[in-house]
Amino acid sequence: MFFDFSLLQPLGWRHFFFRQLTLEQLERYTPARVVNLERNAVRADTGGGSFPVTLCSRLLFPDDPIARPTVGDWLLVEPGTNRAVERLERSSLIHRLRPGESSDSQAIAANVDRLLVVAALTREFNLHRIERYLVIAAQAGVTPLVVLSKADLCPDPAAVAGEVSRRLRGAGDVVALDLLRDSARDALGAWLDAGTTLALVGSSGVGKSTLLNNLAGIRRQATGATREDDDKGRHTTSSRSLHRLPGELCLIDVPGLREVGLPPVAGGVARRFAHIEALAPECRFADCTHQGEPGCAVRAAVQAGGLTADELDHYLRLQAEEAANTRRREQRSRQQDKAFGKMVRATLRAKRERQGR
Ligand SMILES: Nc1nc2c(ncn2[C@@H]2O[C@H](COP(=O)(O)OP(=O)(O)O)[C@@H](O)[C@H]2O)c(=O)[nH]1
Ligand SMILES: [Mg+2]
Ligand SMILES: [Zn+2]
Repeated sequence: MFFDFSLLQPLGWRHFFFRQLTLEQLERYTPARVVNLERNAVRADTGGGSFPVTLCSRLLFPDDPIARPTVGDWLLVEPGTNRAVERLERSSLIHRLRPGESSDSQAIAANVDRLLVVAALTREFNLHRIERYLVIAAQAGVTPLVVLSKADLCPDPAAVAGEVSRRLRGAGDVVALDLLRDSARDALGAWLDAGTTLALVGSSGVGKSTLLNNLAGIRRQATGATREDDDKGRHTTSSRSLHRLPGELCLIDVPGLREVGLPPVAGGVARRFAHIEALAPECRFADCTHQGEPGCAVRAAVQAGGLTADELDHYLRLQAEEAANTRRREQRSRQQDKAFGKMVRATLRAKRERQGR
């Protein structure tokens, strides 16, 4: 019996996933999208609401932790047992450096079409933090949309939006909004096709849950007393989860990330700052670091006003960070390979000795 795939379309199902299925899988399993993570299980949805799904040990303990199912992933689930046997290849993966003394990547959300980067127009506003998210989006190959919230608290939101827009260089869009009054759907409409999956990131308190509720059509009173029960029926964030919104939108809400370390893979910085990297071949020295060498085309662009000193400076810092994280991860995996080889040799030796050879 074949499953009715039209049920999955509002959940973001598309040809990219369908074409990964074999005929046998089509007959035996049901695709389900992960909407929530639990300790040794997940909650997933096949279009009719979420239910608990257990993961087979191969999915639970993959060689690379980044392969473990995360929010937004598509799984193949055995009806009856609700056991997931397979994770489908991802169309995109938003990830960052795992916080702490780590050289690993940490998955944030899978199969994301657009990254909504939320930043509040308050004193904490920080262009460099937004730019970090832009690198993470570029790394994942996902278009960023910057939402500048609390526009009502800023004397000139358009000026800040213009500054962010110049930094984006057409690689995404930016809007400034009072999330308590403006309609986010009107402002972001062009980006919200049916079947789109958005992931919502930003520091704690910037208005992510307010944006989610705004998009869901649940608007809180802009004025008036706040009572405890005002929060009833609202979406609030305790853990990462995928919400289904009207208009066949999926939105993955990510609770405030304190650290936004660049993942230990090359590519994000080069892609985000392609306009700077494109100048480098014009520098006099092939290994120019753009830090004061004569004949530097990148410095020349700063002089000519095509690039700000701040953008160049931040690019150089992010490039160094990405390179350091990548190097550290490579070193770590070489050490692990060595340790594994040693263990295998010791096991073989012990076996030979037992067999008296
Ligand atoms: N004035 C104003 N307050 C906002 C706006 N957006 C969110 N807030 C308030 O900021 C606080 C934090 O919002 P919340 O959505 O919980 O932030 P989150 O931690 O990113 O999910 C709440 O009290 C919101 O009512 C806005 O555009 N203008
Ligand atoms: Mg929240
Ligand atoms: Zn140079």
